[in-house]
Amino acid sequence: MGLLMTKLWRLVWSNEEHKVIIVGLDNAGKTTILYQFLMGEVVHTSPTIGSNVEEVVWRNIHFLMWDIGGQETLRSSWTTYYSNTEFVIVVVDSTDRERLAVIKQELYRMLAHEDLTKTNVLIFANKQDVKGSMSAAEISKELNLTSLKRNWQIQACCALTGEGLQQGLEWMATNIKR
Ligand SMILES: Nc1nc2c(ncn2[C@@H]2O[C@H](COP(=O)(O)OP(=O)(O)OP(=O)(O)O)[C@@H](O)[C@H]2O)c(=O)[nH]1
Ligand SMILES: [Mg+2]
Repeated sequence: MGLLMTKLWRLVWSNEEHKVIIVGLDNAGKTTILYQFLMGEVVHTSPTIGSNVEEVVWRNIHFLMWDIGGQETLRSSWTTYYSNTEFVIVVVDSTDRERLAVIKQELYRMLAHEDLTKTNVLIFANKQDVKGSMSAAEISKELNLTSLKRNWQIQACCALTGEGLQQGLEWMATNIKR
């Protein structure tokens, strides 16, 4: 009983922060997603130089989310954010067929890094509101996600309406380190 109460207490009141990094190519919708998580609304964004960091609380779980700029010149600095990361959120612009090979390359390069060998990976197939955008299944196949030897999930979403974002948070909440 005592142990159960301790566990419940930890679950309800834990202030422990779970580090999340949000990566992806420029214009994918990372910053838009971060502020949808935080405020439930669409903010005006401009390309991120460096990063934004916010604490997002979901079901009493504190996620410290780092949204990192995705422009090509900034990608080499992603590694400086990797240590102690529990979740990697990869945001894919589902309308950007031409650069899917680029994001695939970045994804596998990133996951091979020694600081990210055990992280959970959530892929958002963003911009589903745009007609003709790739489906989550299509992206999953192109990125060969089934070959990933770790805990992963792909979720279709639209950062403008917020559709699909909660399902992503829900998956993270059920996969946090206890
Ligand atoms: N149609 C549509 N547009 C979106 C969606 N999500 C984001 N956008 C738009 O895409 C553009 C880029 O969004 P950002 O959130 O700034 O992209 P980012 O990934 O942070 O880009 P960088 O900071 O350069 O790496 C903005 O004009 C957003 O309004 C979406 O789900 N649907
Ligand atoms: Mg940004």
